[in-house]
Amino acid sequence: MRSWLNNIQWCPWCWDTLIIWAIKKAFEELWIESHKRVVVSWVGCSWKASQYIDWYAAETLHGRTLPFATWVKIANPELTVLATWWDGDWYGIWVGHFIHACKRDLDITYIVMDNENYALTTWQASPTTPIWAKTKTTPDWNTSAPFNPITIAENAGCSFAKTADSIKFVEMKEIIKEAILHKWFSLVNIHQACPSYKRW
Ligand SMILES: Cc1ncc(C[n+]2csc(CCOP(=O)(O)OP(=O)(O)O)c2C)c(N)n1
Ligand code: SF4
Ligand SMILES: [Mg+2]
Repeated sequence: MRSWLNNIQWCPWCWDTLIIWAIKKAFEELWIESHKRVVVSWVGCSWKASQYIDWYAAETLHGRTLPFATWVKIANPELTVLATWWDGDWYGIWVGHFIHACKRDLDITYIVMDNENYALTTWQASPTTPIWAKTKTTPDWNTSAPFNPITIAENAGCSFAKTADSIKFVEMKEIIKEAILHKWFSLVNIHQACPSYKRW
């Protein structure tokens, strides 16, 4: 455990670290063999997730996490496939993949680290930014209401869509375990504390 914690390159106060820890614990507690674990990620602050999880891993192109994860699962259904994505990417730029993954309903566990802003690109509004929040792209206040990923997922056919909170470690870990055990597509939208930019 020390080795991956020593390699962390997020802001020292970033709650992504707790999310990764919860993911690792969830897999350990479910006794999933390490050669059957795969994590797929892409670009964003949280993309480093796959570098801190020493399973089979792929860092794909911007927005291609789910298409890639889909083909991993189809190629080898024995694998437990975890895909990690973030609010700006998943709910904004590549929202089409999200809708169709819910509809297709394959056994993929999808973790969204939702810090309510585009953090790596330094603080722009995302689809989950609160309506009154100030960011670089909403210098006075955000004029559009955030959408609800859970409702959208359910309406698109997702049979497991839950929220978790990065500051509630045990609850977050248990929800991740439930999602892994769910044998269809599962979404866990984690409210991720990002003290550098999420100041609301
Ligand atoms: C094709 C492409 N377009 C745009 C970018 C720039 N870019 C890098 S990270 C990012 C989004 C970051 O926001 P989010 O998805 O919420 O992840 P966070 O950094 O907040 O974890 C964008 C648009 C890119 N890397 N590739
Ligand atoms: S900017 Fe936010 S999400 Fe990115 S590493 Fe720092 S605290 Fe974490
Ligand atoms: Mg974000």
